[in-house]
Amino acid sequence: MKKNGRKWAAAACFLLAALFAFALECTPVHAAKLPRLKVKGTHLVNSKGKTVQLKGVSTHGLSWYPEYVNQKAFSHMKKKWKANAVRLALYTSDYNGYCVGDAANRKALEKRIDNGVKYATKAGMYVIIDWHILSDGNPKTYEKEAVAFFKKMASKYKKHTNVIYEICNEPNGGTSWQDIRGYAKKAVKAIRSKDKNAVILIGTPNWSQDVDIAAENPVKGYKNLMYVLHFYAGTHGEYLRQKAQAALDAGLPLFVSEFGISEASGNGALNQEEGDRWMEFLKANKISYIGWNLSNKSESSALIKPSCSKTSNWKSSDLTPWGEWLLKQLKRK
Ligand code: IDC
Repeated sequence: MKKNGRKWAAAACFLLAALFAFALECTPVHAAKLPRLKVKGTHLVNSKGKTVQLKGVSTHGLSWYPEYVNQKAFSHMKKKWKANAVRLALYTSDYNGYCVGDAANRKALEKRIDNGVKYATKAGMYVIIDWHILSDGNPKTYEKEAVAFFKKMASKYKKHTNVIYEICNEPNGGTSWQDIRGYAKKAVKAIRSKDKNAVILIGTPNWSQDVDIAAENPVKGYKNLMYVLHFYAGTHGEYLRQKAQAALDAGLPLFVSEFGISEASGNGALNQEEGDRWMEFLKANKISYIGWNLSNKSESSALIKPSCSKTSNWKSSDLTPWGEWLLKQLKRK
């Protein structure tokens, strides 16, 4: 009897251990710790209703500079640069984009996104999955692909409260708000079919500048939607802030998911004074912002000097003048 009892106890222990191992296996490897953000008025708030301004860095295209998507880099940006968000730029058509390559390319890019989400989560950062349309100026060009992609992502990351979706970087080439809005309704629906709450960023006409036009007829029926404003201070100044102000006045939530202080080409001289004026505007309106781009490409919008091949643990001497300027902004209270 005693012997049998011991056997049962051993079996029960084994069963418990197996159950425990199974539970561990089923727990998402990188369960998010950050609170889900919400849109309130024209900006973001945390679960207690306190205003949150995300500030961070965008990768260059995930196909071009994948080496910067690594844990040390993301943790460095969080700890040393005080960035609380990172944007993963998934080009759709340019340079081995998601929609132009083969299945192996898509798989490799999805793996990079997955790593990026994992690294950002571990570092304690919000992470934006950016459908980076560019030469494919109209998001309808790859609408089918976008709907499938966002369904897949939202299903994968619905428990990751730090994931934000950006559904079309910069519509251009005369793409109307009507077209973008039609596309947005489908992409948003795809995300919402899996995730009811994640913040979603919607691109606007004319390289995500005409937020005033979007404000006239925003997407209805969903919460936690924001509209994208992009600027490059070497090219865009007061007239674009006036458009942004008009959108804010109409109650449109804005998010600057990409900006620089070079020219819009991503190159040319930096305009720090105009950059300062933009920063004041963003601060006054609690608008989140993300600087372009985490690479050492030889262009003035790259954050790392071309001579520096390090992919993490940068010193300030490794940064370009734009990199140093952005760091100053990120560290500001
Ligand atoms: C630029 C990159 C550059 C690349 C080019 C084409 O900096 O290295 O050759 O794209 O892919 C944007 C775009 C962003 C641009 C950036 C600078 O969203 O992809 O990056 N920019 O031109 N909009 C305004 C400026």
